[in-house]
Amino acid sequence: MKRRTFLLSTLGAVASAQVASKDNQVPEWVRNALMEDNARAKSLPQFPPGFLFGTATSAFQIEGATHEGGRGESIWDRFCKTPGKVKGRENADVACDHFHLWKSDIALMKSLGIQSYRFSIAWPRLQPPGSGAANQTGIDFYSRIIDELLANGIRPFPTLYHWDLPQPLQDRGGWAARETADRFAEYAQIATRAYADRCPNWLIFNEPTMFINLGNLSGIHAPGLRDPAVTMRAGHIVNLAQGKAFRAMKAVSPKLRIGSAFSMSQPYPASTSDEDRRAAERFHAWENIWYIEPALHGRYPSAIGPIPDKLLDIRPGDMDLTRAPFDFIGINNYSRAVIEHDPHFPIPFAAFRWLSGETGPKTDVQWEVYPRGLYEITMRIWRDYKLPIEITENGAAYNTPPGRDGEIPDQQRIDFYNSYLHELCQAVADGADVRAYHAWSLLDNFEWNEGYTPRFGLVYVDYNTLARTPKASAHWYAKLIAAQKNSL
Ligand code: GCO
Repeated sequence: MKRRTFLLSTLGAVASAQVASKDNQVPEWVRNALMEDNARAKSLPQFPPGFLFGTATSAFQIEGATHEGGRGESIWDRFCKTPGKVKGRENADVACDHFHLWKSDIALMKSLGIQSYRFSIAWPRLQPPGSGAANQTGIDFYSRIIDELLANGIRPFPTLYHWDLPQPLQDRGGWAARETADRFAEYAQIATRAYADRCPNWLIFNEPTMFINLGNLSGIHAPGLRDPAVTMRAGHIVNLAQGKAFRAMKAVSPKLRIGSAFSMSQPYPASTSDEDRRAAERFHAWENIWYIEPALHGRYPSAIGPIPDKLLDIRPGDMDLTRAPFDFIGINNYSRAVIEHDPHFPIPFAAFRWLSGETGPKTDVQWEVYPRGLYEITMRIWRDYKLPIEITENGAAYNTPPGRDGEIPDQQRIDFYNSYLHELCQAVADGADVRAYHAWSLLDNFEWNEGYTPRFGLVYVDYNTLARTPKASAHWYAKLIAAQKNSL
């Protein structure tokens, strides 16, 4: 299967041309593989009845209105103001102005036939300083969004934390302070009390691996630290927070279905050596399941081997507190990871280097297009945990500009979605219990330290006028949804 993927993505157009012109020089198996790929490109994948097609966004990336509605400061507001952190010194004060345009954004989703909307709740809107009383204006904002989604037949799918920690909590140590886990559980309870009656499905965290590692190890995200010791401790506190929030939410309503959205990339050893193979397993442990094993099994992943408690500051009883028996697992997937052994990795027990794969074409942010990786990671998570799966994010950055007719012909994004969705469909056919798929993202938006440069949206946003224009990929996605024979 690997060989096939290599063929399709590497030879691509060049080989297609060869097939057409110098037929006799192309081996039979190349021709067959390309023909199969062409057939796939034309056909739309068919998912089972009840499968939901959605889109995903996050509060900080689209809302704007950072000073309205009693919202408090978040670590990302502070980070944007710090020179040298975000490309072009851009910030999210306006972003897509979804704070004011939410109603028309929901109408837009409705017009595309979207069935599930994954959005995040900004902690600094609900509880501006990160502790104490709830802010009613913030509660009302998301309440209206939830009502409007339901009125339009779209499933509301909230995420509690998509990286916008209240700055006052960062001032007291952020995720490296154990107190933050308790504050987070309180906030989780405020949110579920407000919306559990209308939202049965919840995500606790978005990509804990990313916000901990990018924020504390490489420092390219807020709060911008480069400290391996803090990274290891903060990761453990996020695991505690996840367990505490899970219980606080179930105490509000035991019927809630709760998971988290994890960034996941299927690892491929860079060589056939045992060293690289073991490094790939350590990658899986540290990047993909570091926040799953403590939740489901009360332990850190075994591929890492024994870790001295003091490195993570694990205290007696902690590994019971991290338990969060998820109702499902959320997978965010974009690419794969080619992994080699590297003893110099700043987290000593992880010891790997993440190389970019060179097989598939690259998106505009240089991520390799590798649809087979979605199949493989989905099958592995299904095999290892046997829990329902939601694909909580998948998508690509392509900055196709509007044409003269105002249309945005982002064929590459269509090809991306089509190929990944075919692989997902195969995973479902092979037994994985996948319930939904969310395209990242509904709108072009604020891409963290990259500012507004990369465009991930199905819908183009003109940042001067804030006008929204569905791209060709949005029309394609609408067609795909409509073509599901058994859609709800
Ligand atoms: C993440 C986040 C999103 C990103 C998206 C594209 O994965 O980083 O969940 O906020 O915008 O993934 O990078």
